[in-house]
Amino acid sequence: MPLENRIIVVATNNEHKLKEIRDILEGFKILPAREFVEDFNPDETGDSFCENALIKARALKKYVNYPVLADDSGLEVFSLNGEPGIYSSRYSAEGTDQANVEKLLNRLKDKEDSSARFVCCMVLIVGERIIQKEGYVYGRIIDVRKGKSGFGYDPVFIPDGFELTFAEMEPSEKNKLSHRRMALEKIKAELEAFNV
Ligand code: ITT
Repeated sequence: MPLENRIIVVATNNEHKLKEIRDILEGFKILPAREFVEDFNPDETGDSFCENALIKARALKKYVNYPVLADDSGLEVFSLNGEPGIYSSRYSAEGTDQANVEKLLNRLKDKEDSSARFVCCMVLIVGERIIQKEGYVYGRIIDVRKGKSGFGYDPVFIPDGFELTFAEMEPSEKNKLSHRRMALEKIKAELEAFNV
């Protein structure tokens, strides 16, 4: 089947994720959950990124016959015992990117070590098959925001080997090395193998 006819529906309400997934899975037709379900917002009650990704993928698969893909992702800071982790999008009371970053920078004020990683767990459901793949990118958190692109914690995250934050990079640069890219490369290999 020509690649562009391959439809995948993504279980997310996050437009930034959707755009990144579209850019990385170039050639596939990526549709958002909202085209199939009104108010798609399953409770993320899992204890891990992969449990939450599976919850989102299963919830969407009930409504969709196409392959579905779900992303659960977040930031883990080592000196904060993995915070914000699975609570990355709801770390602060407000739950906005601005307030989440503010809380993170406050929590890191007295810490010497700001090393961190982004984690992404992608779950793909094709028919009866469930494929789960993780991706990581390691780096550090800086104490002032830099850059305007991306979302979430991008303005304070510098990946190892670089001097720019994810928010200072061109989106295509971030997409070459991100946790989402790493997980999606593995998913892509499975899609090819199944000839989806
Ligand atoms: P969906 O559940 O609808 O997909 P969400 O934004 O709530 O959207 P998650 O529960 O997976 O998604 O939480 C992801 C959060 O982790 C996100 O809101 C950011 O705060 C952070 N995050 C994940 N990937 C990121 C990235 O590439 N850059 C910056 N922050 C990221």
